[in-house]
Amino acid sequence: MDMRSEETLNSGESEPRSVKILNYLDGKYENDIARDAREGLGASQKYVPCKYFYDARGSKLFEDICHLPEYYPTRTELSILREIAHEIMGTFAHKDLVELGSGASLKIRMLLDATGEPNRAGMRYIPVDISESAIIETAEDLLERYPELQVLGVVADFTCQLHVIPMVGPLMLCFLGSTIGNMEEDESISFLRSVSDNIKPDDRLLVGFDMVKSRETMEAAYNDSRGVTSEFNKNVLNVLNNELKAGFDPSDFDHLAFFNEAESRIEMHLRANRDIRVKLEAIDMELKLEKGETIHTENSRKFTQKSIEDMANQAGLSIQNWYSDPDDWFSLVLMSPQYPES
Ligand code: AVJ
Repeated sequence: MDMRSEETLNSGESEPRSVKILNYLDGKYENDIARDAREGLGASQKYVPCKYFYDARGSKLFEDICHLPEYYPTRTELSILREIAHEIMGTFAHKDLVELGSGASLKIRMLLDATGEPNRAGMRYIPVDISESAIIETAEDLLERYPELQVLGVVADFTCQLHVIPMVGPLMLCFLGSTIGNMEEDESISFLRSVSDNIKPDDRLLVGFDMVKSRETMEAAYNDSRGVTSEFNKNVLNVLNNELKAGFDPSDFDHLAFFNEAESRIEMHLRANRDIRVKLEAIDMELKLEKGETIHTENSRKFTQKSIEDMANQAGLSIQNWYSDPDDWFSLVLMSPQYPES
């Protein structure tokens, strides 16, 4: 806990209301990005972990992506949430509503609206994200809408810092937006396993999964006509420039996104459109790319009912309920820890 820092955020001068923010990332982010860049850009297929998309600008760009006509996941998931919010929030009294990878507040608002003011007054909302700016924006919005709600923002890498979050049960843990698709299969299983090991029988986990559908539909979602996804993809170069004193020129790269059927995932890459030499001063690295060579920047796995059931099983989670849209483009799955029958 030595890396932990606390600060408060004041929204409005005359009427200061504050949200508590715990930052467990101080120092960790800088160490991680240096190590990850050294490792990823030194590999034969060069890659950068996709968590580095999300600086303030990247988080904004992702918000924009969520509103694009081609990007179906957000609105499809929202339409399901709208249908099921009452059922999910009505079944039992939660203490902490935890959102891993806090995205747009719209989704969580759906759940909070369905909860109703009296029950909200006893609840605490805990957004967990590596982007402090994203947390602050969500928290400010929610504080304004729900004055009775407690909000604790946690700046952390939830894939490995879950245990540091001071959660009070019964919990509703939300992992929405198919963010789980960013993990490799074994990573997602061990992540779900660590969640199930850390929660109690009364706690619930709600996970959003983007499902396999036609290649055209999936590829269009990552190749929007306005080029926002391309900007988002290239933003990771700005992050490397800022964090590691690198000299990338984003215009030296083209955006590439396609469905890899064998791996059942959309892959995003940045493809060099000429031979490139770049210095990353902060890690004393010189990088060479040949024209046509790519940096792999993201995987976004697409799931089937079977692949989700297999994962839940291997992670020790039992599926309580399954919710989809009429086209089965997206699934929200409510899970609880599996307890051995005695
Ligand atoms: C936030 C990881 C779910 O994979 O669809 C959107 C990120 N990347 N467009 C996704 C993303 C390109 C998004 N996730």
